Amino acid sequence: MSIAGEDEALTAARKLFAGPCEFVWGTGSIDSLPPQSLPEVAFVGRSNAGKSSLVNALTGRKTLARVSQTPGRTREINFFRLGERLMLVDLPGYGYAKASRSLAAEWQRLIFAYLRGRANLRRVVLLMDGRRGVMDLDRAVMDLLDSAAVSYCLSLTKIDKVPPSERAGLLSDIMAQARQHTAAYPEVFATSALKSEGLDTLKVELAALAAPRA
Ligand SMILES: Nc1nc2c(ncn2[C@@H]2O[C@H](COP(=O)(O)OP(=O)(O)OP(=O)(O)O)[C@@H](O)[C@H]2O)c(=O)[nH]1
Ligand SMILES: [Mg+2]
Repeated sequence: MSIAGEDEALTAARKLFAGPCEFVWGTGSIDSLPPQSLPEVAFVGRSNAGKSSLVNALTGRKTLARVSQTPGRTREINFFRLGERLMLVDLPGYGYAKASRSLAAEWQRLIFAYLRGRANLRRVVLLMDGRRGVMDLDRAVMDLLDSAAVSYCLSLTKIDKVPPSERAGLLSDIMAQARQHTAAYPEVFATSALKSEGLDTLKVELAALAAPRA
């Protein structure tokens, strides 16, 4: 893309994410998902990885999605409509140690059923705490997405907590892991919801998946 084209894409992406965004639906059951009317982007990751914080940071809202220091805050699949063009989907986290085993299994079933069965799901953003990197359950989700042929990108969160001198090494390590997965994009994002870092690149990537302007 030319530099002028890049500028245009960034301006359009910023405009989309700064525009109206509203909560439309929350459900804990795979049987009551909203109609598949818009392209969807889902934010997936371990509990406490920073999914809800990233949805808020991208849309410039502080309280759109509920954030908590206690893992397990998001208990339903929440759908947010962005400018009538893209559905942002905030999922409950997996690997929540304090959840009862049956609840954890139920959440995992819900998340996996959603990921496997949603035809309009254009991209999954798989979030990982930058201090932790790829963990076992993340690998299980990557394998699931590979087998369901759902394309996904990896995104490191809380990058403000990673010393700048360690970031390049961390990114190339995660990139090497992404390359081993068929449905993963060979590109890794790094964001800080706290410091508003790395958001523009992700906005451009996701805006490209939005439905055309009506
Ligand atoms: N330092 C720092 N902390 C962050 C960042 N993003 C999120 N956090 C913190 O991480 C914690 C978890 O954030 P959430 O956004 O609720 O995480 P989640 O992935 O939605 O968690 P669940 O809903 O439980 O799955 C909160 O205490 C946030 O303030 C970030 O970019 N930097
Ligand atoms: Mg959450």
